[in-house]
Order: sequence, then C-alpha cells, then structure tokens
Amino acid sequence: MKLTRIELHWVRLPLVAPFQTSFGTEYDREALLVKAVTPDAVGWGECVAMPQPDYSAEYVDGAADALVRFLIPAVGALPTVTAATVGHALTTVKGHPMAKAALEIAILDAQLRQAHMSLAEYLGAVRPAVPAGVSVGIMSSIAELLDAVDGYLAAGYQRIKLKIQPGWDVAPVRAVREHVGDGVAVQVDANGAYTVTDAAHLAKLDPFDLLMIEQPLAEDDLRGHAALARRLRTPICLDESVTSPVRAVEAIESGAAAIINIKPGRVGGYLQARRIHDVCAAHGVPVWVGGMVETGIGRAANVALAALPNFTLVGDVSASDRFFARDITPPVVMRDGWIEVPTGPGIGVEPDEAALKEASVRSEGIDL
Ligand code: SMG
Ligand code: MG
Repeated sequence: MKLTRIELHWVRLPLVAPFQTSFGTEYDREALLVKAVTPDAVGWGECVAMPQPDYSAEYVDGAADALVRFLIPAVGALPTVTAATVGHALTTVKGHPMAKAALEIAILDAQLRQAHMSLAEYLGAVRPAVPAGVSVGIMSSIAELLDAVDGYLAAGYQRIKLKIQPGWDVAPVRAVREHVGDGVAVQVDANGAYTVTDAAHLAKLDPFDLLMIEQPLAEDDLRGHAALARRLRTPICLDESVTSPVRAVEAIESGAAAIINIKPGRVGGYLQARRIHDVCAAHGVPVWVGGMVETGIGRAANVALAALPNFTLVGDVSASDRFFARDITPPVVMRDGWIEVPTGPGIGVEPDEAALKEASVRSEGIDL
C-alpha cells in the first residue's frame, strides 16, 4: 500500500458532565485524530493522549510534534507500508506509544477498508457483542455518586468502576456497595494515587467484594504492587505500569498483577495490544479493554479488540453518550448492556463531516 498523505485533526468535544480522576478533572475531550490517505482508501485513528501529561508522559501537542517530526516521516520513507510493518519502522523513535498507536491504526483502517475486512476479523474476534462497563469519576458528595451509579445501572451497564483517591475511597466504596447490593460488579481505580505505606488503609476495601483495585501505586512500582498484593484480598489490576508484553510478563511473574487492563494507546497500538492479550492468556491472566474517553473512532476500534477470547472481564467500554452528547461518528450505542462489534470494513465507522467540522480546532496535512 502506498501512503500519499497524513492529516492531523485536533478536535474538542464537550463532556456531558465533568470527569474527575485522582490526577485531574476533564470538562471536554481534546483529542487528536489521524487520517491516513492512500490512492484506494482512507483510514482513521485516534491518539488517546490527554492535553496534559498527567495520565502518562504523553500529551496531545507532544504526540502531534512526534508524529510530524519523526513518526510520519519514518513511515513516509517506506516504499510500501502495511500495518504489520509500521511498528518496525517506528522502533528507532523511543517512547510516544500513543502517537505511534494512532498512526498504526489509521494505516490499518485504510488497509482493511481496501481489503473489505473488519478490524474485529483481522484481530481474531470471537464475539458479536461485548459487555459494557462504565468508569465513574470522583464526585463532590456521596449522594451525587449514588445518583450517578443508579443512572448507569438503570441504563444497563454491567459493571461499575469507581475512581478513588486518598480521602475518596473507603466511605464512597462502602456507600456504593450498600446501595447496590451484592449482585453488582464493582471495581476501583486509583491511577497511582497511593504508596505501599497505604497498604493497611487499602485493605479496608477488602470487605466490599471488589472485582479488583486498578493501579493503586505509581507506574514504575512493580515491587510495591507485589508487596501490596500480599496484604490485600482484593486482586490488583495494572494499567499505567504495563507498557509492553515484557512488562506484562514481569508484572505477572513478580506477583504485581493478577489482572491486566489493556489500552492500545498506552502500549503502542492494536497489534501490541493483541500480543499482550496473548501473553496474558498464556499465563492464565484475564484482561479487559481500558478506555481513554475516546471519540467514536477510538471507541469503535476498542470494541473490536474487546471481542478477542481472553478479554473475559468487562472493560471500560461504554456507549458514546456516557461522555458525549454528540460524537464525531455515528454514536457507539449500548443495548441491554451490550455493544455490538462493528462488522463494516476497517474500524467500521468514520467521522460525520458536519460533526467533525463542529468539533474541529485545527488541522494539518502532510503530503508524502
Ligand atoms: O473511556 O471510559 C473511559 C474512561 C475510563 O477511567 C477511565 N480511564 O485510568 O483507566 C483509567 C482512565 C484514564 C483516563 S481518565 C481521563
Ligand atoms: Mg486506569
């Protein structure tokens, strides 16, 4: 396949409500979309970096700079390109997994559209639909939290994830468990807000029958997570810490992680995400697809990934209307708690011209 042009589109979508985590509050989603143009098809990808480097080291404008100065020229220099060769061409650039992932999926989308094959089929999906889970932000009161949880359960979400941080942990989790009863699947995510010295405090979450505690400690603290795991009954899931298949194996073998959250952006792409899925399956470790408040472009691709066999836990895979009144693609919808895996070629969706225009902040094109 010959790449003729890459476009970057910066968009801003207002959120239906602010989304607070232990590292900050988002009021809108500023995202970066990548469009790959070939003579026969175009493809789209979404860079999941946040505007600030607070989830991980990457941020939107840094990712765009890496794309323009290093990543796009590297693939542009290839005589022909397929998704399978993109990763190798980018290995001389260190880091920037979210930028790399966006470029790779845009190219893969174009390639699959040309071949009339869906991303789900290409990746090896085994399910026609995936269960929907929702991530619930930190709120200003427990009453407000219970209200939000009620709304998501009434909408049909099959699993609730509560964001926690020091000062917003045992009391809200207890309140939710008492409110929803034993039958509802609940887990928590701290985005690295604790240290291993908080072990006794975090053990107070054990009575609430949580599916897991996600990333309680810092990204680089595998030893701390392994030590914490010995102090908790609640299984530990790692998100930020797992950046590659090698790190996944280290996390599993050291006892730091019993479960792994896989985000294609964090690990450098959907192909790398599948490798981590495979290596976890080989170790008997279940995985789930994480979310980064994606627009319909990234969301549709994540649904395809979640249909692989070892994604046995409910992911942060929610409908577009969880975050956006108007998505830039036809909305990803949930029916009875399930989201259908797209069957159209490539990622199965494309931006709606008018919605893209409305959300557009600026764009830039690079002819190759
Ligand atoms: O897309 O549903 C979503 C968000 C899920 O909580 C979510 N993501 O650490 O897992 C995580 C966070 C990272 C992004 S928070 C702005
Ligand atoms: Mg997380």
